[in-house]
Amino acid sequence: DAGKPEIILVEAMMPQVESALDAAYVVHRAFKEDDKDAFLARVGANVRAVVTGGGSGMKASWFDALPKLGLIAINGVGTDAVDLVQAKARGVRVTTTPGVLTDDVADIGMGLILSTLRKLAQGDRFVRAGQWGKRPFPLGSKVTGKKLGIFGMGQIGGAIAKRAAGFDMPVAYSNRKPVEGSSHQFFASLTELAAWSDILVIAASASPATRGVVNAEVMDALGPQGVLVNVGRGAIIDEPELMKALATGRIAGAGLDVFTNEPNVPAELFPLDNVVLLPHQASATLETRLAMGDLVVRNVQAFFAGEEVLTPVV
Ligand code: 8YV
Repeated sequence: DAGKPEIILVEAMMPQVESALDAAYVVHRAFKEDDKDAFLARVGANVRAVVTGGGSGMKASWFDALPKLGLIAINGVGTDAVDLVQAKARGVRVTTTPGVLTDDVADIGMGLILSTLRKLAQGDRFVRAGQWGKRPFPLGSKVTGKKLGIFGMGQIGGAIAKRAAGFDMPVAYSNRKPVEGSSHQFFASLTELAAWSDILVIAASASPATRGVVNAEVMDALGPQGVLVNVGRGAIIDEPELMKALATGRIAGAGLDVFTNEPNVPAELFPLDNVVLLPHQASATLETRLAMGDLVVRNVQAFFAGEEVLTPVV
């Protein structure tokens, strides 16, 4: 291993991807270490790249522990868990994996809409519990033709809108600014979008500007027939308010792939049948995780070859 550059891997990746990294680098696996401070003190001095996930990111305190750091390669599109300002100030490049996960995340957005309104997960629990034939299964709510509000009309929001067309759903959206060439109605106000929507899907990224913006007012505008779906980041929704709104029927239901404090999901949600809960799996397909991993590896290779990285955000 002498002479191989040293990197830190924050979370596990697919075996093929980890093998490609192991072949070229000395890989220090942070996810196998309980005492992160001791780990950084032991290996930090020579680490030149950190490979991490969108949710995991890198704690800002790591910058000081990694004096030779030159690259943070995110295996995902969310940059909210990395301090980009500090990365820039320290001359550290940051890359993401745009494009390759768009379809999968949009698919899970539609899946959560279908699961929540049509009670797919609830039906599965019902059959497994031997309840079929013993008591009636509750009616769902029709999906086709429902008004879909999309918060965050980036690549993922756009892919959800495209899928919604197949369900004859009118689409409107809210975004930092109107999307040029979009035929969908734009709402500057998220509350007004929520009032218009039967279903509100969050496909935005987390930032100081979107943190907690899906608040009690937005949920009340969505209303007792409304359903909230989140494939963006947990922090965009005021989670305690969401739990109150769900428990008291101020909104009809929610489908959630992301949470404020992953992997900790508020236990108050577990008994609620109008909620579908997923373990941040929207980009988790074999095909997409391979494509994401490939892009991560190529970014890391370019960095160590002294070439321009492929998909930088910093
Ligand atoms: C991944 C994500 O699950 O793209 C993102 O920002 O959060 C997800 O696609 C994650 O990056 C892998 O840990």
